[in-house]
Amino acid sequence: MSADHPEHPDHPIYVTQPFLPPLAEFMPYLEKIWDRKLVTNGGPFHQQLEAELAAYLGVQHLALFTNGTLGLLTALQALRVTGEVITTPYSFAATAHSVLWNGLKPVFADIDPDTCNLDPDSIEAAITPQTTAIMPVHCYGRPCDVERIQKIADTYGLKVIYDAAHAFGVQYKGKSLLNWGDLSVLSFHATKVYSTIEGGAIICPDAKTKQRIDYLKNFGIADEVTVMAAGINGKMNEVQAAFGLMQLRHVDDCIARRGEIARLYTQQLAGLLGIRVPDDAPHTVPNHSYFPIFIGPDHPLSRDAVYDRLRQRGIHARRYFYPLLSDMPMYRGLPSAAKDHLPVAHEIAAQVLCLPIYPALSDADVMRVVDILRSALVYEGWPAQTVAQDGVAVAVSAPVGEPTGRLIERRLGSERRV
Ligand code: T4K
Repeated sequence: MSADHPEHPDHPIYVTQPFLPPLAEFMPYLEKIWDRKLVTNGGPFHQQLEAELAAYLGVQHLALFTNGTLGLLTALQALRVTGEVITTPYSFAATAHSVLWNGLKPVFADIDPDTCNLDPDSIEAAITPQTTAIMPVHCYGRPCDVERIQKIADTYGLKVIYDAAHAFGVQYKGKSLLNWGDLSVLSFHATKVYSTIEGGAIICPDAKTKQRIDYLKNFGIADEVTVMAAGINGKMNEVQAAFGLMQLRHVDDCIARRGEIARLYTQQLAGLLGIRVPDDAPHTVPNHSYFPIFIGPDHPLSRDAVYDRLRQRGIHARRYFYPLLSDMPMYRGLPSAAKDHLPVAHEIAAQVLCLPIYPALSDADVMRVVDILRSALVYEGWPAQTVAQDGVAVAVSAPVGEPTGRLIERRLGSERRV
C-alpha cells in the first residue's frame, strides 16, 4: 500500500475533496442526455435543477451559471451597478475581480474579527458619492451582519450583492440566508459543500430580475432575432445540471458528516492555547463548509510554521484568505488597500488556517491533524503552562485545573497523552 492510499496512515489529506457517489449512480442521467441529444442551452435537467434547488434552498428564483464567477459578473450587470463597489479584502480573488472586470472600482472596507465578514461601520465610512453597491461575502458560510448592511443600503440608496459562494443551505433566523440583499451568488465548484463540478447560481427575489439574468447569461438573446443586452455566455450545461441533481440527493448527509467533523475538531482543539476556534454563529444553521482556526501570538509557532509542519506530515491545510485581495498587484495601489485602513483583515489573514473538512474525512484523519497541532505546543517547549505535578515539570496544552482539558505531558524527555 503506497503512502497515497487513503488507508495508509501517512496518506496526504487535502483541505477538501469533492463528494462523488458511485459512478453507476450517474449513468442513468448520462443515458438520458445521450438519448435526448440536448446537452446545453437550458435543457430539461437545467430546468429541473433550477426548480429543485429553489425549493431545497427556500428561495423564490434561482438562475444557474456555469461557475460562480460568471454569476458575480452577471449580478453586477443585472443591477446596472456603476462607480464604486464596497467589498471585502478577505475573500477569494473572484470577489474583487468581478468588480474590476465590470469596469467598476472596488473599495475595500475592514472586517469584523469574529465573523471575518465586512464590518458595517467600516462599510459606512467607505461610502462616497460614487458608491452604488456593496458586495459582502458570507465568509466560510457565516452570515454577514445582514440587518445592519440592509439598513446602510436603504439609508444611502445602495444595492447589495452577496457573494454567497460559501453559503449553500445556510439558514439564518429560520430562513435561507440567501434571501437577504438584492441578489446572492452561489458557487457550486468541486471544492464546495454542494457541487456541480464547476457551477454557480444567482438567487433573486422576482421573476422580472430572473428574466434579465437569464437573458444576460445567454448573450442577451431573447429569441432568434432579438438580442436584448450585451450578455455573456454563463450557461450551465446538462452534464453539470445532472451532476447537481444527483448531488442534491446526498447533500443533507454530506452536511451532517461535515457537522460531525466540525464538532470533533472543536472538542479536541478546545483549550489549546494560542489556537482560536470560532464560536458557533448565532441564529444560524451552518453548512460547515470550512473549518478555520486562528493561530494567535501566544502560540509558540507562527501560523506559517504550523502550516509547514502540517504539510511536512502530509496535511494540506490552506490559508484562506491570505494574501488579502488588497495586497494583490491589481488592487494594492488603491487608497482603500492601504494596510492601516484594514488592520483587522491583516491580523486575521496572518492567523488563519483552514483545516481539512469533507464528507469522506475519517475521525482517524481528523485526529491525525489534531495530534500534529497538539504536538506543536509540546515539542516546541511552550512554557506558559509548565507546572509542577508530583514534583515533576509537566508542559500541558490545556489550562491547569480545566476538567475537560486534555493534557499532553512531557516528563523527563518522554511524551505521553492523558
Ligand atoms: N467567491 C468566493 C468567496 C469564493 O470562495 C469563490 C471560489 C468564488 C467566489 C468563485 O466561485 P467559482 O467561480 O470557483 O465557482 C478553490 C476553488 O477553486 C474556488 O472555487 C474557491 N472559491 C476557493 C476558495 O477554493 P483553490 O485555488 O484553493 O483550489 P485548489 O485547486 O487548490 O483546490 C483546493 C483543494 O481541493 C486541493 O488541494 C485538492 C482539493 N481538490 C480540488 C479540486 C479542484 C480535489 O480534491 N479535487 C478537485 O477536483 O480555489
